[in-house]
Amino acid sequence: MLQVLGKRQSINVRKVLWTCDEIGVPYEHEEWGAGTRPTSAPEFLSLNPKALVPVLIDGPSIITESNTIARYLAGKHDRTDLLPVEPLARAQVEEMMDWQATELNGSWRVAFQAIVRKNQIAGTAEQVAASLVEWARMMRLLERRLADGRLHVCGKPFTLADIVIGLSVNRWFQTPIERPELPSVRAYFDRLSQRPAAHTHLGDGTD
Ligand SMILES: N[C@@H](CCC(=O)N[C@@H](CS)C(=O)NCC(=O)O)C(=O)O
Repeated sequence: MLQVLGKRQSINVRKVLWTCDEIGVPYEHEEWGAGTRPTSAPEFLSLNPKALVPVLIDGPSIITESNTIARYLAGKHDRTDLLPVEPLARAQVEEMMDWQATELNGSWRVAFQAIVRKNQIAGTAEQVAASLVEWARMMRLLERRLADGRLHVCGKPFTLADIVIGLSVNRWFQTPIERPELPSVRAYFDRLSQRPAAHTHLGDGTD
């Protein structure tokens, strides 16, 4: 049985749990990470010296990095709907996954730390304000992409890109900030929320 290590509060852990649920693969889940069991424990560090969640244990193999784990699971279970094999279609899914992990994630970091985690040293007031501006700019880019009426970020089919972007959109709506109206993003999020596998992974998250 697969083992997923990492707290449910974490957006990166949720990527893995949601992917497992979309695929329908059973797994055992253990809470690890700040607020639960510390990733500084030697037992955890022996699995992931980076001291970060999620970690996937598949028999003798250990895999880290949430997006990599999601791709591994789709590949292993032959879910070419979630991760196409045709190079261009695959690149389009990976492009959005990479964008989420870099630009989009990077934009909210300071604001999220300050507003949700109430971390006093997350940044100055100016840095928090700049983070909010950048986050909104990223979300407007997503709005523009979805405004052509596509059902999902890479077109009609639901893919791994929708899991990682969907969780980011969830964060956007869950964070108590002033948000510009983004009707296509809202409709997209409502659509994703109706997926049976999405239910338990959307909602409040503090990490
Ligand atoms: N690039 C990594 C980032 C993982 C990461 O930053 N995980 C955070 C939680 S979202 C973590 O483990 N923080 C330390 C902790 O919670 O103890 C991935 O995508 O898996």
